Amino acid sequence: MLVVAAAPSAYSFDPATTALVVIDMQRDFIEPGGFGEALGNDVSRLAAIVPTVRELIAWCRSRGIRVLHTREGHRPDLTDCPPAKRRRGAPKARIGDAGPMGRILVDGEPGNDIVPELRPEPEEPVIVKPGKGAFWATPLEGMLRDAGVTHLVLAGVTTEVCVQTTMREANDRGYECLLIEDATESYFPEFKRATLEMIRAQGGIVGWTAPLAALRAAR
Ligand code: C5J
Repeated sequence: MLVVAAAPSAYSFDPATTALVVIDMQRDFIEPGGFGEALGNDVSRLAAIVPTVRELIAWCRSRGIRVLHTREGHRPDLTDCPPAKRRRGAPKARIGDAGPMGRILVDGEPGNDIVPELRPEPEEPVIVKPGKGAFWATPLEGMLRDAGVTHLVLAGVTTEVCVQTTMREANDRGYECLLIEDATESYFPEFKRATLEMIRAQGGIVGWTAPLAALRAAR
């Protein structure tokens, strides 16, 4: 077992039964011209964590911790995109519209790819999800169960949307979850701060948080 100096208390895990889930580190959220920017966000805040996420992935690979990736993406015919999701707000471009990186938030388009710096290894699963949570309408739960995974380390974007939703879904399913504080980011710094606080409040109501340095120092 390894023990991390996390908040609100120490987080213990066995690398053999732990998986890193890297959430939505895709061009649609991180590069100009994608879904994130179409919604009016400054995407440079998210791009800044790419080196830290890269280090986290490398550390997990070197410890034999399984690495899984997710992408938020829809089928080209948008049959898995609720009309309400497509209609919502007043974006510059909607899901499925043509953009500079191909159709916005559509699986198979260049903009839906994971950023090149974080390219998955061929054996690492990439779960394409139509919702914010990675357990909704995906094979993730069965994959984790089949692999005997009980603990999840989480990273990715955005902290209060897809990361938090996934962590709550995982917590409700009985997973012990650790979110790496400097390997997640939001377009809104105050939302990131509030999300980290609410996760670890009440004795870790949703799980634990720790910086990457604390994970690397785990003994
Ligand atoms: C959003 C995500 N923010 N990956 N998706 O729409 O957090």
